[in-house]
Amino acid sequence: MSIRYDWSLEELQEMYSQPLFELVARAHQVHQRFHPLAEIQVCALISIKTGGCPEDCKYCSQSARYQTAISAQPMMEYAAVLEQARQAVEKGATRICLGAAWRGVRDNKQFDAVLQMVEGIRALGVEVCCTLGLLNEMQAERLREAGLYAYNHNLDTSERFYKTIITTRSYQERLETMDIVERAGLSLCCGGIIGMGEEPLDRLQLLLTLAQREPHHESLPINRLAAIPGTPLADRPPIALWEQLRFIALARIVLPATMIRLSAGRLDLSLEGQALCFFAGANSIFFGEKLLTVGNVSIDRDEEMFRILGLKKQAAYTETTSKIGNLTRRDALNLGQSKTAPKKLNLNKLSDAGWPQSQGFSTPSKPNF
Ligand code: SAM
Ligand code: DTB
Ligand code: SF4
Repeated sequence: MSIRYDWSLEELQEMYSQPLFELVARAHQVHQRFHPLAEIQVCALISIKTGGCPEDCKYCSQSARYQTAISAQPMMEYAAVLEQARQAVEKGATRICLGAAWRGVRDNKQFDAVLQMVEGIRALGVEVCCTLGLLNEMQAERLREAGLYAYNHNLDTSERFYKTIITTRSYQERLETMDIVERAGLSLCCGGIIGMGEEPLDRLQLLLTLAQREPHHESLPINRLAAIPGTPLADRPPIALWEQLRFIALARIVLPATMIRLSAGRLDLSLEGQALCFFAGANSIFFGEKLLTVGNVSIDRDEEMFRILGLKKQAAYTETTSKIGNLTRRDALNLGQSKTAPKKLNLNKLSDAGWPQSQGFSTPSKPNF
C-alpha cells in the first residue's frame, strides 16, 4: 500500500461509482494502515479579522459585496486572541487556526500583529495555523519564523467550477500561494466546499489536483456549504450525507497520509453520520461553538460523541502510530522540513503490501458520470 501521485480521473471515477460499502471498506483499510483509528485531531478557529472582505466568494458571509448579517469588524486585540486560544487549548484543542477576511496579507501593522499572535499561541505548545488569503515568499518566511506551523489556503472546488464561484482571484493564484507555503517549510492545509451546486466530477477534479502534488499536503478540510442568507448561494439545498461519505472515502484512498478534517457543516450531521465519516477516513474536527461566523456543534455534544465512540484527542505534533514503510506519517508527507523546497520522497523505500483492489473489489461497468 504505497502513496501514489499518478492517479487518473478515470480511476477516481471508477472508485467513486463503486457500491458505497466497497468504497468505504477500501478507504477504511487505508485509514487503518496510515492512522490510529481512535485518534481525532481537535482544532479551534479564531476569526481575528471578521467581515468587510473585498473578494466576491459567492458562499461567504464576510464578503462586503453581499448583504449578510456580518459587518466589517476591527481586528481583534492580542490579549483577546490569546485568551480565546488559551481557553480552546484548555478544552483539548491542539491546533489553533487564525482566520482573516482578507484577499491577502499586506506588509502593515496588522500583519505585525498577526506575527505576535502566532508567537504567543505557539508558546502555548500547540500547532498554529493561519488563513489570511494570498501570500508572498517573504510573508510566508516571516510567519514561519514567528512559529507558524500550518497555512490554510483552500482551492474550494475544481478549476472549472471555481470560475463560477469567485471572479476576483484565479485558481492559478491560489496554486501559487500553496507552492509558496510549502517552499517556506510550512505545512499546507488545503481543501474545499461541497454542496455549492458543483457536479461530482468537480469534487473529483479537486482531489486529483491535490493527489497529483508531490509530496501530498498535510491536511484536507472538507466543508459542507453553510448556506448564508444574503449570499448568492443562500438557497442551495444541503448535500446528501452519501455524497459526503463518498468524497471522504475517495480522499482517504488518494491522500492516504493526509489528515481529513470534517470542517463546516457538522451541525447538519447526526452523531451516526459523523461516525460514518470517521469510519470512511475523516480524522479531524473543529471544536468550539463557532467556526468563523457560523455556529458549530457544542463542546458538550462533541465530548459526548468522543465518549460514545471511544475517540481520543490527538496530541500536537503527533507522530501517528502507523508507519508507512519505515517512515512515519509526517516523514512521508515531508513535514517539518524548513526553508528548502519540499524534497522528493524515495517511494521505493515504502513497503508495498498491495492495494486492496487486488482483493476482489469490483467496479461497476458504467460509472455514473
Ligand atoms: N480570506 C481567506 C481565504 O479566503 O483564503 C481566509 C478565510 S476563508 C473564510 C477560509 C475558508 O473558509 C474558505 O476558503 C472556504 O473554503 C471556507 N468557507 C467560507 N465560507 C464558507 C461557507 N459559507 N461554508 C463552508 N465553507 C466556507
Ligand atoms: C476551512 O476550510 N474551514 C474553516 C477554516 N478552513 C478556516 C472555515 C469554515 C468557515 C465556515 C463559515 C463561517 O464560519 O463563516
Ligand atoms: Fe474573503 Fe476569504 Fe470570504 Fe473569500 S472566503 S470573501 S477571501 S473571507
